[in-house]
Amino acid sequence: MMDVLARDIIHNDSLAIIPQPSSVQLRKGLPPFRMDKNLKIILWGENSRLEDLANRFSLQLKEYVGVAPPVIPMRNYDRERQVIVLSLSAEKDFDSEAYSLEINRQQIIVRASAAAGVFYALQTLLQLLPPREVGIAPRKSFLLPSCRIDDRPRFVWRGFMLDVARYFMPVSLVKRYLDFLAMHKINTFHWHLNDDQGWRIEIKKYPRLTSFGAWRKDSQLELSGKQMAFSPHGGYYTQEEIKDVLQYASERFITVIPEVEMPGHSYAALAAYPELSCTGKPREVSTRWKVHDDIYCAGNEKTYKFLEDVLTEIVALFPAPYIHLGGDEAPKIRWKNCPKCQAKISEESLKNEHELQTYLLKRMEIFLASKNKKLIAWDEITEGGLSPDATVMCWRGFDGAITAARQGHDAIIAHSKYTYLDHYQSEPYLEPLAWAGLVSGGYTTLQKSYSLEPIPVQLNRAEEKHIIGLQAQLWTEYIRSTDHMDYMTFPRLSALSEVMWTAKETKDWNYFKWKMETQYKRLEQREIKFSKSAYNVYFNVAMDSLNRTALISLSTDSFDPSIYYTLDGSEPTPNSKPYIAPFQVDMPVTVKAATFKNAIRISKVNQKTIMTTQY
Ligand code: TNX
Repeated sequence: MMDVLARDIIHNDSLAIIPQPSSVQLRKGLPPFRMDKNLKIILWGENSRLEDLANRFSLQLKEYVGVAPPVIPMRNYDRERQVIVLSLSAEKDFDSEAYSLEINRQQIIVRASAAAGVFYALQTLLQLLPPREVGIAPRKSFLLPSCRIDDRPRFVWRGFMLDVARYFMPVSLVKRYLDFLAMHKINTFHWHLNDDQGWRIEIKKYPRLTSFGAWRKDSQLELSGKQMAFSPHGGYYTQEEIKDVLQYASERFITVIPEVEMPGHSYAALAAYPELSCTGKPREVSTRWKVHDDIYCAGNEKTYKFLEDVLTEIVALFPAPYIHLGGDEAPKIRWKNCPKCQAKISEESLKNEHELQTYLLKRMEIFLASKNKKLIAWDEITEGGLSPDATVMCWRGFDGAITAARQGHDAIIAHSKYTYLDHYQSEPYLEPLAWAGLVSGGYTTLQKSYSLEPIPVQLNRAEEKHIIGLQAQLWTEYIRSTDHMDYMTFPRLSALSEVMWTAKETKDWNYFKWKMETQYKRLEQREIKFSKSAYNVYFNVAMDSLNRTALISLSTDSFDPSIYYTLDGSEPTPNSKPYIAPFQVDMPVTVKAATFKNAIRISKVNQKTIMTTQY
């Protein structure tokens, strides 16, 4: 029933906008706006950011209408037709990211209180243009429906984390992803810049971090036996390149948060400067995907000096109010056996090694505060007592967020079961090798990601305000090519963007699946090699062992799929049985099923053997 209802709404009055806006009113019966080469962009309000963004938008429109529409200040505007008016007005009752977008026969009017809002309105407007078909000449003239959209985000922190430590991603690739974030109205790019397997940012005071720490001899691609490949790997960003990325991000209203991991995940730094470890032993940058026992020595003042020097350069580069200090997965075994660490524990009257970690992070937090920056760390920091103003990024579930919020700390949901893009997105045997972590089981389908409700039910109204948003994570132990990155990130990032932006009451899984059909075309237009796993078929089996029969229902994470199946072990084709409703089979049986579009198979073939239970 749900499906039928959703379908009616969809076909009658919807636009496929992702993430879904707060309110969309189509004005049926009113004439549309024609967008073609006569278009002009009018600026209402003097603001250099507005002008910059209008100029960039004009270039984007050129790809659609053939010429870049002129950008004209309001004073020179002579009541022309076919204009987009970008209007900034401070007195509007708008948050800085909110906007309204009105389309009538003569004008498109964008209203916002800040340039960010205008930027998001334009992202929405781009989605009202039909996706250009790859390989087909542009249409150059479009009709946009008369409508009114009012929109504002649910969360202020809408993040994407990229791990460039396990595999290095060049600047061009990072920029490509910043474009994808902008398209999804994601405003925070968390850059995981160092880990055991590589240090990726130039620090002038410590050149060995990148001359030595950015390179490893091998890369362990594989643990579980699917494939095995080893190769040398490395790379890093100069500070000039970092500035270039920051500029690019800022033009897209994206804040870049650098992460400097400590005290764990620091093997590459210890390879460059072995004297910072407890044992002082020389070592090479790690080639293994595991949590390493060797971490910074917290009993050695040299470590604190080093970390402060590094942070000094980081703080000078990144304008964001936050710096992420990691703090996750730091085994305490070395500290237990280290005379310096033990001496520090007694000197500072600490209870144990957990408190030593809190001590280290607190010292760094005070240091950051002296530079006007706030600390973020992974949820392990809740274990040894939270440092005063820390923001907690919660990856191991909701518990860290609940603890943090109850103590008045801000929290960001990065729950691995919903937001980890390195997990399998359908049956593992149909997928390329992915992370199958112990915490999460490593299985996160499109629907699972979409189903995330970031505010834990345990929190009251006041506590809830501390959940400032959520974030998608792309860890890259098993992801080293651009195509594979795209495959893991999309479409799940589209689903998560809607969790980040759209009000809880407005989210709708069936409607989202319908919109994804258009979104896939947009992704194609941007040459994103997204995964089609949402078309793979899932089996739901209800066995009747007594009668040796089973009732089988088939489903996918896509809208209205054409599923065909076989019961004789053969590959399904468009001539096989179409799936219409749950069906009964005699056991034992092997069902093979796949999704088709225009008689072409668009999913993998999934299969399930259903056996009689033996008494
Ligand atoms: C846990 S999440 C990690 C990362 C791994 C990831 C793999 C977190 C703070 N630490 O080091 O890459 O799992 O999914």
